[in-house]
Amino acid sequence: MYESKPEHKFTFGLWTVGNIGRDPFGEPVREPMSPVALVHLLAEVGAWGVNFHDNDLVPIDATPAERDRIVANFKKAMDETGIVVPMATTNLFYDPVFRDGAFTSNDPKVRAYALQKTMNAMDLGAELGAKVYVFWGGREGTETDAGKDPLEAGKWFREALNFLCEYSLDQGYDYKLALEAKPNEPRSDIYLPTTGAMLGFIATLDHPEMVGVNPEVAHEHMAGLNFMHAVAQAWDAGKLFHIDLNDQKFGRYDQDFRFGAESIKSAFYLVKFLEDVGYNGSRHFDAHAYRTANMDDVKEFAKGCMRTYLIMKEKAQQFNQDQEIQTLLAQIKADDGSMNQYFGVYTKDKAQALKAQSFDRAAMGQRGQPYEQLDQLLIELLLGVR
Ligand code: GLT
Ligand code: MN
Ligand code: MN
Repeated sequence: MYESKPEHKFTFGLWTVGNIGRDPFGEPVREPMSPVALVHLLAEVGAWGVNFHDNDLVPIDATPAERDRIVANFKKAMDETGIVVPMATTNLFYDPVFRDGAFTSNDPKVRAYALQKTMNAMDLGAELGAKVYVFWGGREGTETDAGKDPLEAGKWFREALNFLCEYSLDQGYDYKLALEAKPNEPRSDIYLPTTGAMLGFIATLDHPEMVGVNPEVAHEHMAGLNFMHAVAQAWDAGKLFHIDLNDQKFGRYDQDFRFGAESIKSAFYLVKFLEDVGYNGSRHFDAHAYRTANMDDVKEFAKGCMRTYLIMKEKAQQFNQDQEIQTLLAQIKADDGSMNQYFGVYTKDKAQALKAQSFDRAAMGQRGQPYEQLDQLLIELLLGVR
């Protein structure tokens, strides 16, 4: 039961199961594991793929020879385990050089270096088979707006993405770029703080067709937003290129908890949405185990992410097949087709006819909706008594 299979496309970042449990108040609690060991760990727990930042795999100061040796060993581990690399990204936040951002740093040398680093990282990802390239601009922001102009920063970010789209085309990589929003942390304010903001920005790029989003549960929840709604908007725009699954208490720092650890209803609505629309991309768990975990517990964490997803998938099917729930939903919609004549494409005649239609507003306002009843049915379904 609830066994992960390749068709589920469950992936983890090297930085997730490899998280050593450092936080701003404490030293690491787990030994670092090599990328090769992490690939074997992921295979053992039943994942399909692994994603990485350039420097999760190749240290920032590695020589070209070291890089090639590391890549060869990593490929060997992929062959041995069948683990694939669907997504890659650049670390543009860890090194001190990015203390004022990467593509939006006020220092032109840093902006150029960020472009160079990203081109190299795109080469690395392509070499290992990645098709999605994520941009999470953790340092692209400010503590004080006295020092940086958001219009100028936006222009720099746009130019960088336009440049990198051309680079990808020029190299013949068939990358799709996925922008990941976060409202704050590590910067006090990060530019383009929500998935909705990213979607608006994409329309201003030279190659909007190449660029979509990578929404993360925790990041929208930090901002107090409804994650499923953000995902639905991205899906509707044809922009859901990737997704970062995890969990989070609302309004807190970026907790990156195990998927479904905290907001069970949100996790349900999300999985139901993804499965109902037939999302076919990676289901990437961008989460890490509690700092209290040892390596055995890290494996339980990884298995738990996948298992909860599959349990929610089953619950979604149950919801869709539940007679009482479906009857209530039909009753809620109350659609007898009589208003269809007014919807859809505008015509003068339609507008005239609609203006002439009389409505019993008071009676319409009397009509309640049995959402309490419906929601309780859902709760009982989720709690396993239905
Ligand atoms: C970092 C961040 C994540 C991003 C990763 C990709 S790195 O862990 O918190 O949300 O997805 O850069
Ligand atoms: Mn993420
Ligand atoms: Mn996060």
